[in-house]
Amino acid sequence: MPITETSKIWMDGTLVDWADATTHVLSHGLHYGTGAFEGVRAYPTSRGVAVFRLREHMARLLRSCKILMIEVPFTLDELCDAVLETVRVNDLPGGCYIRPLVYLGYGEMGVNPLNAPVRVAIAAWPWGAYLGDEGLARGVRMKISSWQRHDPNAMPTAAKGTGMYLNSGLAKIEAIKAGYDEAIMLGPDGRISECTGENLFVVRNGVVLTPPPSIAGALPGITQETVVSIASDLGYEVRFETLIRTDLYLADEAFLTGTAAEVVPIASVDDRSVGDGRPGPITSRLQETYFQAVRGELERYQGWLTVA
Ligand code: PPE
Repeated sequence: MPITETSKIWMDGTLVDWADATTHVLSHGLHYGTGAFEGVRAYPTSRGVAVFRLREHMARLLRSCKILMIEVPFTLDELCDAVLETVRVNDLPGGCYIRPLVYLGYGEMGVNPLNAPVRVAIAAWPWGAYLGDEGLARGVRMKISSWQRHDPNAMPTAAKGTGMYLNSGLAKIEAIKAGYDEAIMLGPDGRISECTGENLFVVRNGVVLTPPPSIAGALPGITQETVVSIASDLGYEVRFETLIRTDLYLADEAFLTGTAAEVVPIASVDDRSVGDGRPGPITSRLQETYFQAVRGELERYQGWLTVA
């Protein structure tokens, strides 16, 4: 998806012009995928533009770095303030997508990452529906990938590590070339893990099910956790449950969750329509409630928003 340029990017503690946010080609992260990132969204609310679940995202960034043994030279509070500053300075009244990135910079070559400098950047730009407006409204066509999701002992799936996205990219290429919108990846045990950039839910007999991220080798999604809370609050039974591919073929409803993607109905999996192929009632209700929550329209979830 193309980037819309904004004015400033936060780099290592200062705001620089968008065009000046560059790095050397011998940066460690470019060669070895040594880095971690976040995807956060800010939405317009009646109190002004507000960042959704800011602290949870920045805490996950620090957890990713802990796993990868990258020492971040900023505290959680400093990182949260930096995100807010980036959102404010770019003046994006319609909301934006925010990309905090920690990466190993220039100064060392060779696989050993321990002595490479740690760099931190935060950018923000307006980003529309990740899987398209039509996908959001009518549902997306999914294909189970021939690429497996990482074995957690090969790549730490609890970390949002930059290099790990080669796996997502391969699955995405395969799905798109085959005419689908997005891929579903199975873990090394053959169970459903997650998608290239989203977690996955199914609805069966009125019960909302999603794979437990640690067991499924999936990223513990903040949107997944948000939707689990919303679904419970709406009175649905929600369970973290291991799923296999036929659970998707036979689901009454299914949907994806992610910060970029938001809540997206699944129309079909491997050409088998999910339910009647249209967004189901529970999916639609969760999607609608999610959008109300992120836009600050529900009193109950105001605590998830930080006004920039
Ligand atoms: N799994 C993966 C592999 C993943 O990348 C994401 C987020 C999720 C699950 C959902 O996590 P959460 O955003 O906390 O609900 N993917 C981010 C990056 C997408 C991209 O193309 O870049 C995102 O949604 O921001």
